[in-house]
Amino acid sequence: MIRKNAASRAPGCRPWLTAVGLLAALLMRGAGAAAPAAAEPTAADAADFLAGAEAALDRENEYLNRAAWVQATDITSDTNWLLAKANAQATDLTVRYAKEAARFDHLKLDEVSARKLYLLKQSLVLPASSRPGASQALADIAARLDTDYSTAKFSYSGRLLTLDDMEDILRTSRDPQETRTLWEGWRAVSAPQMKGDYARLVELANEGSRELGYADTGTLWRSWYDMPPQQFAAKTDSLWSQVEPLYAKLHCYVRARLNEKYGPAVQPAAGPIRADLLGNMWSQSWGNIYDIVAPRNASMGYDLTAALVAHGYDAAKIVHTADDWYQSIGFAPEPATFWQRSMITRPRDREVICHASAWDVDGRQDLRVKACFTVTADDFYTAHHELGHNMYQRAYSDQPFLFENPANDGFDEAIGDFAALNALTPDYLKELGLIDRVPGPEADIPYLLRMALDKVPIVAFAIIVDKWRWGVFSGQITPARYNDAWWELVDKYQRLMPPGPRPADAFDPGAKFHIANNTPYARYFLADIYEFQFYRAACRLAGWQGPLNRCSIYRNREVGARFQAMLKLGQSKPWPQALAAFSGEHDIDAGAIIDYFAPLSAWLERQNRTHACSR
Ligand code: X8Z
Ligand code: ZN
Repeated sequence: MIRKNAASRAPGCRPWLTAVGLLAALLMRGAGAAAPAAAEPTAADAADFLAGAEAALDRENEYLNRAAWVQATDITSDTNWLLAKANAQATDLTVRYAKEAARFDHLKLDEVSARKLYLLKQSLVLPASSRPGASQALADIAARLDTDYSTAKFSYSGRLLTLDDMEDILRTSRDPQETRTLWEGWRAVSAPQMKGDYARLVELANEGSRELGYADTGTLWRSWYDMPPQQFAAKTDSLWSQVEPLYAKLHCYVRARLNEKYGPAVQPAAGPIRADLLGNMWSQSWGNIYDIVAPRNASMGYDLTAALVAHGYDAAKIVHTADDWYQSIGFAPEPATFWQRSMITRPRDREVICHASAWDVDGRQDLRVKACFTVTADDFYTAHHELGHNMYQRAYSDQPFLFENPANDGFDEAIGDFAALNALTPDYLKELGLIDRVPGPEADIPYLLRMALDKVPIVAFAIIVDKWRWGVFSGQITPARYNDAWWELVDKYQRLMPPGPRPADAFDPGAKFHIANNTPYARYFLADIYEFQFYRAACRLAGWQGPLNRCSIYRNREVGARFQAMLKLGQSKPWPQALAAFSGEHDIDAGAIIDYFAPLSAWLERQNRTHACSR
């Protein structure tokens, strides 16, 4: 299974490309790709090898994307079978190329070839070993986990609820018995049966990773960032230590307001927050409980979900609005085929993978989005997020195949989030006609609080998802301790507790899409930091003088052109160079998110004076 699709062509969705075995064999022979190693390969051999690999992988990628699209928009035993077969063959092909690339290790090559070989060697998410049957077994398990997650239903109040139905209730329910029932219910129906499959998948992927020279699959995942894997782990820790004080303040403030609303029997004044009270199934973004924690003496001035509903928005109008935003800074509109082929609401007649993703199916601008949008502030954000992937895919589509990827997967997730930071500003919403007047400065703290509820807890959540997987892949977390280790991380970073004791068979990590779907998650941790860096840089370029949270680069084509210049680089250069191309900065810096929320941070400190903030 290769990273390419996971990270770029179909972010956050079932990855992988394919290879028809025969075709692959022919191509590889033709290009000398898997030919027996010559004694002393030359630079010319390396160039031949890369040309062959790029051509073959490009074709397989399209085949796999089409199989994956059909499966994701119509899950049946047959589409699962087709996808698993496509996946297995693509994995075999890519593993062979990745191994073969090592033949050229000792050669001094030009910069482009050297980078292509470097990227090819780490281009898989879940490698399989060359043992016969290994890739098929891995692909079968992956398809099963995906299906378990995407088709789970919970019976509640005489209705059979999908995940999106449950999320919709959790968003607005203020009845702690109901939130608990839904929170526990989702975990009971989606995940416990996954545990055995997950453990086996870990073994198989580790076997594949070791064959490629990585200690385990987590080490492979940490090697995607143009630095040694151990340095990347240290980097995430140091970025977290920059954000942690802000999270702690927000946590303390929210806990006090929940305690006030629900009383100590539901939410004690000290210790962890009850995970089901935060308006989101994974407590990863808390914006939906803004009404509970809003400042007492100042108002944001509007409610975006209510405004969208009042103005008759539907899924199509939300997606068009997002597309218009990108056009305003100089991006081409989504192609006509996007509107014909995308799936933007949940079909009622079949099972689908509802979790949103954005695709470039053929690598030649067959751009699509697959999502089950509802008319909410959450999905207004998600539409901008997904189109960001499409805009990136198109921007780098002129690069050679091995560079047709984002600078890193955190960049990929940050593009649309950067757009949404602009598109959520009151000035812009007023331009859209969604609100009648731009609220005055008294609305800044409420606005920043609303933004912080969505943008700060995700950092804590993102760090635990992949710390858990890194531990699982390294063997430090054994299957017997899967769930306990998960809750130790939740307690340590998110400082949350379950609403009641967890059953012995619980597999709570599996109740999150990206675990069931094997989509790496450190990308969202990085994105949450990059997006504020991009935003700060864009606002500087635009000459913005006011409070950062009010800056909007809507219609600013000059900033848009410079932004596109970064995206066009794809993965052709190490990510610090891409970052510098737009921002002038050469390193990821949590200073930007801290700057953005600085006024709120001071306000939270004042609010927290009246209650103890210790753990
Ligand atoms: O998975 C997503 C996107 C698709 S790449 C909808 N996100 C993460 C999540 O839902 O957990 C966006 C924010 C975090
Ligand atoms: Zn995404």
